[in-house]
Amino acid sequence: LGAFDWEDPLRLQDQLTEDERMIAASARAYAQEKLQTRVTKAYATEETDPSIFREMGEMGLLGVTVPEEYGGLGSGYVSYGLVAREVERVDSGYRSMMSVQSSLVMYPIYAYGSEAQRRKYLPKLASGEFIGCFGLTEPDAGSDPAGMKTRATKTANGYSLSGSKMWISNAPIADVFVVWAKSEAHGGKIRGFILDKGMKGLSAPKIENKMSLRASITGEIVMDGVEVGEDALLPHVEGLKGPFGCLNRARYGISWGVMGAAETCWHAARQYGLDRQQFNRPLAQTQLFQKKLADMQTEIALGLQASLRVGRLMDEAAAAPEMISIVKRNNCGKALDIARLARDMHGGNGISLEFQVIRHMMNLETVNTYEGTHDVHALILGRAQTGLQAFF
Ligand code: TGC
Ligand code: FAD
Repeated sequence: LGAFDWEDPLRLQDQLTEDERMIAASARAYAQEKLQTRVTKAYATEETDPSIFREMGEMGLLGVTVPEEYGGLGSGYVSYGLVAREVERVDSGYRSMMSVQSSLVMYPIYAYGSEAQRRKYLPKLASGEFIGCFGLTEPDAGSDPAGMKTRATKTANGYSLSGSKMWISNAPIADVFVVWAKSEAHGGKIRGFILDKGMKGLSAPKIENKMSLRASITGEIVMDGVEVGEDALLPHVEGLKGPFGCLNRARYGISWGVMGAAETCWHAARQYGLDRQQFNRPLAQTQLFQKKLADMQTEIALGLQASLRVGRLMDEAAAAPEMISIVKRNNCGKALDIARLARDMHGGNGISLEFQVIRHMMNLETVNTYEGTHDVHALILGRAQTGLQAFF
C-alpha cells in the first residue's frame, strides 16, 4: 500500500512531468517571495503595482502556452494551470492580471492575428513591457455578449469604434486593448480590434470601491469614435467564437487557480485549528472541525484531478468547451464554499485581513461571476445534455 500525504492526497505531483514540476516550483517561489509579501497592503489600499507584469514576464509566467519565437514559454496547458494555481494561492487578483494577459490578450493576437501583429505585440506582452486588457462585457451586455452595442464603422483607411466596455481587468493601466465590436463592414458580425493606449477618443477610467479583487485594477473602456487603421483588425476570426476561444483558455486556467486559493484557505484553517485551544483542547480535535477539513481536502483533490484531465485533453486539442464549463463552474463554487468555511473556522480573527481567508472569500465572489457565472455554466451544461436552450 502507498503512503498518504494529507497535502497531496491523490498524488497530483506524481502525475506531472519534470518540466511541469519545475515550472510550478518556480511560479511558487516567485508568488510566495514577491507577491505574498505585498498582497495584504495592496488589498487594503486597493492599489495595483504595474511592475508585477515585468516581474512575471522575467519569470516566464506570461504567455506560458505561446511559442518561444514570440517570447512565450512554449509549454502546455497543464503548465499554464499550475502557474495559475501558484499565483492564485496568493490572490485571485494577481492571477487575474496574469491570465488576462496570457489567455485574453496574447492568445487572440497569436491565434487570430496577422504575422505583423504577432511580432509587434507578443514579445512585449510576454516580457511585461506592455500590459494588455480584453473588452467584451458592456454595461448592458454581460452574460449575453451577443447583445453588445459597441460598433465599428468603416472609414477611408480603416474603422471608427464607438461604445463602452465595463468591468475590464487591467484597463486603466493597459497599453494594449483587445476589444470586440459589431462591424458594419462585416455584416454586423463581431470582430476583434487591437487598440493602443493614447489613441484619440480612447479612455479607461478606473472603477473605484470594489470590495473584491482589490489588488487587481478594473476599469471601463470608453471609445468615442476611435479611428484605427485596417491593421488593427484581427483578421482570422469572426463571430462570438473569437472571444469564446479566448475564454475557453482563461476559464480553464481559473479552474486551477481557484483550487490554489482554496488550498490556502484549507491549510490556514487546519493550522488555526491545531494552534487554537478552546474547551481545553485544540479546535482541530473536534469532530465538526475535522469534518470540514475532510470536505475541503476531498473537494480540492477531486477538483485538481478534473482540471488536470481537462488540461491533458487541451494539450491534445481534444477538450470540449463543456468540459471547461464543468471545471470552471464546480471548482469556483467549491472554492467559494471552502473560503467561507475557512473564514468561519477562524472565528472573529477570520474577518481580519491579517489571516488572509476573508480576502480569498471576497475575491472568489468575483471569480464565481466572471468568465461566465456559475449559473450560466449550468445552462451551458444543461443545453448540452438536453439539447434545449434555456438562456432565453
Ligand atoms: P451560442 O449560440 O452558444 O454561440 C455563438 C457562437 O459562438 C460559438 N461558441 C463557442 N466557440 C468556442 N468556444 C466556446 N466555448 C463557445 N461557445 C459558443 C458557437 O459555436 C457559435 O458559433 P457560430 O459560428 O455558430 O456563430 O451563443 P449565445 O449567444 O447563445 O451564448 C450563450 C452563452 C451564455 C453560453 C454565452 O454567451 C456565455 O458564455 N456567456 C458568458 C459571458 C462571459 O463569459 N463573459 C466573460 C467576459 S471576459 C471576463 O470575464 C474576463 S475576467 C478575466 C480575469 O480578470 O481573469
Ligand atoms: P448579468 O449577466 O447581468 O447576470 C446577473 C445575474 O443573472 C447572475 O446571477 C447571472 O447568473 C444571472 N443570469 C444571467 N442570464 C441568465 C439566464 N439566462 N438565466 C438565468 N440566470 C441568468 N469582462 C470582460 O470582458 N473583461 C474583463 O477583463 C472582465 N474583468 C472583470 C473583472 C471583475 C472584477 C468583474 C466583477 C467582472 C469582470 N468582467 C470582465 C465582466 C464579467 O465577465 C461579467 O460580470 C459576467 O460575465 C456577468 O455579467 P454581468 O455582470 O452583466 O451579470
